[in-house]
Amino acid sequence: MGTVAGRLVTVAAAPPLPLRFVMSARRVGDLPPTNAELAVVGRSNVGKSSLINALANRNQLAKVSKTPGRTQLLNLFDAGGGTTLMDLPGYGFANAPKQVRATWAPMIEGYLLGREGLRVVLVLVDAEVGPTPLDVTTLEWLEANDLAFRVVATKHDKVRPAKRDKRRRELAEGCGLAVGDVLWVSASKQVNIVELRGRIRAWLTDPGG
Ligand SMILES: Nc1nc2c(ncn2[C@@H]2O[C@H](COP(=O)(O)OP(=O)(O)O)[C@@H](O)[C@H]2O)c(=O)[nH]1
Ligand SMILES: [Mg+2]
Repeated sequence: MGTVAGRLVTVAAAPPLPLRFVMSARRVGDLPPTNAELAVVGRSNVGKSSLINALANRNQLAKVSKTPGRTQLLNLFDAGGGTTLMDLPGYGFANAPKQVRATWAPMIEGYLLGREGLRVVLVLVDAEVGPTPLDVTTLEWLEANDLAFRVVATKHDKVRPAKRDKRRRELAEGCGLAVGDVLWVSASKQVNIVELRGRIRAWLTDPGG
């Protein structure tokens, strides 16, 4: 425990997020209201489902797919206390049928621009290969639309220790950020999962946090 600006905050413990699947929706208008929502976005196969499972410490909460590009709906999770987490469809899966790809952008943009209570967008970038041009386009789009976002680099365990410093710099620079602005995580090896849980709780409960 410690005090920040006169308020008592818990810094040590970060238990799993109490995530519970609520519904899949095709459009933002079909979603129930929320007090505060965190949206998770990233290219297909970036490790989004694995990260959501790790945050909740559950194996099968969000489907971990070896066939990318199959989650094409807005998947809403309850995160407790009237707060929610949105699992957005993965972008940039080249083998998806054209019609399917064509619906992604309007669906995601409609959600991001229309969702009341959306606090922050977590953009997942693959630590080994990111950011891709589509990741950069997404970040630029979020910035242009004045949406608060944070970048998280996934699959930290896949980058060899000797290459990590260089990759950290390249990835952050590619995103237009400082090295310290990108949190590196691994769902497989539980790297920085506790840290991310704490940050998510803060974003969802602290106005302006
Ligand atoms: N090595 C490693 N592999 C991961 C990690 N997270 C996810 N993966 C693998 O990456 C693939 C895609 O993961 P998934 O969570 O389904 O990605 P999504 O398409 O973004 O939801 C799967 O084969 C996962 O097992 C990680 O932290 N480390
Ligand atoms: Mg997934």
